[in-house]
Amino acid sequence: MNENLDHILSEAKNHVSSAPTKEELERLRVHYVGKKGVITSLLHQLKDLPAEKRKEMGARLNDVKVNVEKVLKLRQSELSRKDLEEQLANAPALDLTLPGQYSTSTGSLHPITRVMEEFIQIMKRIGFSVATGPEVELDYYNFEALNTPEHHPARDMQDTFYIEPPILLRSHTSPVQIRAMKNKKPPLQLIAPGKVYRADYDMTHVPMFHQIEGLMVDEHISFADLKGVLHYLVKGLFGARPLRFRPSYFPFTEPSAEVDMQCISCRGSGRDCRVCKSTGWLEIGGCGMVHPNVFRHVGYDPDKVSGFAFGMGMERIAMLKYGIDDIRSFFENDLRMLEQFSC
Ligand code: FA5
Repeated sequence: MNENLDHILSEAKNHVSSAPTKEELERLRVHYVGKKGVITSLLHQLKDLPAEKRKEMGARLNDVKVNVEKVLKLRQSELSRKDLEEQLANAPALDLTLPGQYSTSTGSLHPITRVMEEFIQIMKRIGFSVATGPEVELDYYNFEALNTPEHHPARDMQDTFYIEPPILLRSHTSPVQIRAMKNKKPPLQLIAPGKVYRADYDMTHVPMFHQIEGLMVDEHISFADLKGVLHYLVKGLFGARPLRFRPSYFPFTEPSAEVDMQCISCRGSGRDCRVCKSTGWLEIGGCGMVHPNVFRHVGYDPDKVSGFAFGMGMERIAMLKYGIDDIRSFFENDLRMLEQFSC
């Protein structure tokens, strides 16, 4: 039987390695290792051999089978390569510069992403670096450390979604101020872009929107620095425009102000202006000088350092920039609207 096996193996090797086509190769596979193939039949016959012979023959037969399968595989890949070479040699030359049959639509940045990128680039030019913080935040960072203790009425203006108190979805990017200041000693000059959440929904308010926070802390930082930075920012975003600082209230800044920009549509005249509702001004964000209690929370000495902070809604900036009057259109994924901003 051993000699017989040697013969089967060398014959299989010969035939397989010279099989001219895939069909012939398949015929040979069936002949040797198919269900009723020569080697398979011998394997079936093993059971009739005496036990001591069975072990030795079993091992030998398996060896032969593995070898035959190996040559089959090798020849299979040789024939495939040959087929491919033939196909390539006979195929007409491809002109890759011809226009395609089907056009694919090109993606583009979402208008909010574009505005944020533009904002970030402008601020980087004057030395602000980018900081980030978690969207799932602790009450401590979102309110408490920002001088807004529990039961403070200002919490109502930023009603948000609670995962499980004290864990919530941050209602503004201001908590990044706390995280950054706890991490690093002054001086500090950063912006913090990101998503924020509030229980709001109408033409100018959505439950998820984007803000960019600005923070600058050092010795002798004044409101004049804040004004200078905001003028530079607005000039970069909209072109030079008059700004107005309207006294306001935020628990984490003192004094606080709302920043208004002269209306880009009526240029401040207010005459029959739908964009600014005839006021001549457009609100673009909140700002102020960092409250001494905030500095105390992060371990800064309010007698030694001062700083300013501001926060702006990106949807609001994009609405003004692109003349969009319903904030919800940013999130409806209507390509007819979004494609207008592709470039
Ligand atoms: C704040 O969120 C303060 N953290 C800003 C700040 C930072 C003040 C640092 C002082 C110092 P306010 O709640 O006003 O402030 O929100 C800022 C901007 O976010 C608004 O001007 C508005 O453009 C935008 N905004 C607020 N709520 C929504 C909403 N639901 N949908 C879309 N934009 C919103």
